[in-house]
Parts: sequence; structure tokens; C-alpha cells
Amino acid sequence: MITGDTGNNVLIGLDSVDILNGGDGNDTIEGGRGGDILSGGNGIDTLSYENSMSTVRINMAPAGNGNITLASSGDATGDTVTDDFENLVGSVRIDFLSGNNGNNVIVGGGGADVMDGSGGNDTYRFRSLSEIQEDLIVFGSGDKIDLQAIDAITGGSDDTFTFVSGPLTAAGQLHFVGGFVEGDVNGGGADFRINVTGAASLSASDFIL
Ligand SMILES: [Ca+2]
Ligand SMILES: [Ca+2]
Repeated sequence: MITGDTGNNVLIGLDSVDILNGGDGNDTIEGGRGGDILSGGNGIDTLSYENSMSTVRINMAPAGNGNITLASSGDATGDTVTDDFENLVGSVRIDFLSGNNGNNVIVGGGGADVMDGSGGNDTYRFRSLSEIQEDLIVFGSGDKIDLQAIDAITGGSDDTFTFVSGPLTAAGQLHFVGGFVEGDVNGGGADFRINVTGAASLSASDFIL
């Protein structure tokens, strides 16, 4: 059993059954393979399946009522996860990641992930262009799509996207049309799409650009 200290810890398990407890601080905990027992403890904690080689299905329990988060498939198979995590990181495959009524940061990673933050002000974060693979986001009021890590215009310095209401006419533009967020990083039209359900319209304020 590994227990983090009061600081911010990164705890990564082995292939066997691990018991990982973040303790205080903002911890990132990844059990790896095996049926792990994972607890975030106090702070803003991240449950990660970053290195899972296959799909994970995570459905966060409501916080603070003793429920157990549902975790199955891939490295999540057999895991027992307590309700004291806030954020999720999926694998390189297609993952099904659901938050709870708190404010969750959800990183799908690679694959066409299905992400639903549920209630609260949730953030759907893409860390690179290659992580946008027509993921499906169930968008709620107060949620944000975080594209800050992505260079809006490929090459040169790190550019910021500009949200436009009409068609994409230049590199660095982003719009929402027909249920899809589309962005152009090199001119000549859309280079990526994110399927967004639950929002009739989106504006620049719905993004972290
Ligand atoms: Ca994924
Ligand atoms: Ca939430």
C-alpha cells in the first residue's frame, strides 16, 4: 500500500493489485493493471488511466456519499475507486468518461472518447491536436472546452484560436456548426471536429482558447 503525503503526489501502480491513497494535496493516481484500490483523499485529485492499452469506462460516483465510482474495462477492470476524485484522464483508446455533480476536468486522451461531465462546471481538455478524434462531449451550462494547449496555427509560435460565427476562412479559426466544433489550423477548412451535444449554440466564452 502506498499513501501519498500532504503534498501533491503522482502515484503509479504496478501490474499487480495496488492500494494507492493520495492523502492530502492534489494528487494524480494511476493504478495500472490489476484490480487496484484507489483513493484520492483530500484536494483536487485525478484518476488516470493514461497508460491503459484498451478502453476504460469510468462513471464517477456522486462525491461525499460513500458511493464507489464505477470503473471497468482496460486497466480499470476490477478497480475499486472511492468517491474522492475530481478529475479523469482516459487512455489512448475510445473511453467512456462520466463525471459527477462537482467540477470535473476530463481528459479523454487519444481515441474518439465519449465524455459527460454531468452537473457542475466541467472542463473537457484536449492536450494536443492528435487527441481530437471526433470525440463526443455532453455539454452542460458552465462547462468549457479547453484547447489552450493546442497551437491554433501550425508552426511558428503558439497561437490562440479565434471563435467565429460564420464559416472558417483562415487558419486559427474555430466555429460551432451542426453540432460540431470545427477548427482550422493550417488554412483551407476544418482540420478537426468535436461532436458536442446538449448545446444549441456555443460562443467564445464556452472555450479556453
Ligand atoms: Ca481516450
Ligand atoms: Ca461534473
